[in-house]
Amino acid sequence: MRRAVCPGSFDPITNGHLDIIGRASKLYDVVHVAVMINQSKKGLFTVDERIDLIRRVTTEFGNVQVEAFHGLLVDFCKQRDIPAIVKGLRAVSDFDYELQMAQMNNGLSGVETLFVPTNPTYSFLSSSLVKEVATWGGDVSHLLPPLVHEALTERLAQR
Ligand code: COD
Repeated sequence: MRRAVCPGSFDPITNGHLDIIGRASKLYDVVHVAVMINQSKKGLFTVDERIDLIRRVTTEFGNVQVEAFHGLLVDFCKQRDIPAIVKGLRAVSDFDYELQMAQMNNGLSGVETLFVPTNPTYSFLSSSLVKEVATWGGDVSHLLPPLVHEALTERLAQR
């Protein structure tokens, strides 16, 4: 069984994330989506809400499992016998930090990191930018799966 993990904060999942997860799901038998629990940073969505949104938008792929994790990503991989991390690369600015993490993770446990070039349509896209634009009333509906856009609109209206 070939396994890989797509890790991230996913606060919330965007079309950029979904594109990478979908492409990974064609390359591996099982793709684990690992949602990082960051106790020092309060997200717009709770980890459980993020997991629920990711599950609903990745059902169509048929081989994606979504879980929370805290601690080191290499430990998540070790516990589930996952030899590969799949990351999307948007720009050279992503590469510097991603390279450091990939080398650290490989040195810690031998896990490999595979970089998938972002779909150019989403090369500028991040969860933070989406939240900022939506907070000020900008239209982000083309950047998110419809049910995620709905959840974001509702959440911002409650604030
Ligand atoms: N196009 C393509 N890919 C994208 C896009 C896009 N528009 N947006 C995001 N991505 C991909 C990138 O690969 C990114 O890495 C991933 O999605 C997740 O993005 P975010 O923003 O949701 O999540 P981050 O960057 O906050 O996640 C960071 C991790 C959780 C992956 C990282 O901090 C980590 O591995 N932490 C665990 C602790 C650990 O092991 N630390 C030691 C590291 S050496």
